[in-house]
Amino acid sequence: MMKMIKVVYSHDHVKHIPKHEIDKGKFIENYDKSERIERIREKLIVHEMGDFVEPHDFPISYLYTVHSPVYIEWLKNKAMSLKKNDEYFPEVFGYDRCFDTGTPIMRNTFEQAWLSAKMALTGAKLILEDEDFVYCLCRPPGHHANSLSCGGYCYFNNAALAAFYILKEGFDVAILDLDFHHFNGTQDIFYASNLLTISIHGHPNWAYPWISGFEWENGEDEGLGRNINIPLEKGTKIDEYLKSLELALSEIENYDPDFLIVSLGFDTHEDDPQGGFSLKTDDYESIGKMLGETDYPLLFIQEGGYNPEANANAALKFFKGVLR
Ligand code: SP5
Ligand code: ZN
Repeated sequence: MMKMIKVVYSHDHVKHIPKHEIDKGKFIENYDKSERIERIREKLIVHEMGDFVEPHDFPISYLYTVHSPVYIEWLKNKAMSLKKNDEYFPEVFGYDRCFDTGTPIMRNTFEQAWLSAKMALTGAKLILEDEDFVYCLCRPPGHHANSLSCGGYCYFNNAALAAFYILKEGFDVAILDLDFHHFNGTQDIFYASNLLTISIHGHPNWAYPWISGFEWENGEDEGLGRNINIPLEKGTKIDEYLKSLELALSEIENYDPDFLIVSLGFDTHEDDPQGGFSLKTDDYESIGKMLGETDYPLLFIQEGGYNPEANANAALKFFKGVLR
């Protein structure tokens, strides 16, 4: 039998139901649907690849390792002020603590975002307890959220919270982000920190979040040289992608962390409605294999991926590659 991957999952993520987003001034259906995670879960179950565990409970104080009290209180109070079916769209121009129009707040948003964060914290705990690979099926995602604001369907930065958990236990960690979109939140949080952060993503000249993800964003102060952006062109195929991944992994090898956190998004798939790369389902096996061959215990944190079927197929191939 094939080795299994530990999967942190809570069915309660289905209670996170953003209905709309505003795209070019119009209300459209929100892309962060529960099916995108549910299809992955079903696929791992059918192929007997997942050993599923529920998230543990953690003191709320863990949130403050990454997010400012001002933001945490704002999100909590805003959510609590809403009625059952309300969907509040933050004012993005300086009034509210959000930078886009795709990230509505509902009455249970604080609770649901915290549940997602607890999945990542549980993953961090498990990886410290000697697991080789842990996969956190986080939803809502996290990598666009910074200390002070939400955006890009993200409220709390799950990967950053996991990283601080690992740091607090006295170990080194690096973050590699493979979601199609630039990890602006994660970059921000660690910009002046010596922790290594690397992202491979659609070039901001043509891809969301448009204002960050350029190569020259290299970190500052203690973090100078410790943020690496690898922006790629529209239609990027697997050969080019693997070259970038190899480059990223050689930087990580030089840094030599004890653990590696991988922010994982399947919106790099050619059939994703939000992405712009041309990766095919089978390509994910070679991506997974390259990661599985590294020397570090790997903590995978789910980020984006908006075609549920493509997500499921890509995830299956990916973890086959990792476990090989
Ligand atoms: C976690 C994550 O993947 N967040 C991504 C949020 C991206 N939202 C972009 C919305 C505007 C772009 N619309 C492009 C539609 C292309 N068909
Ligand atoms: Zn994304």
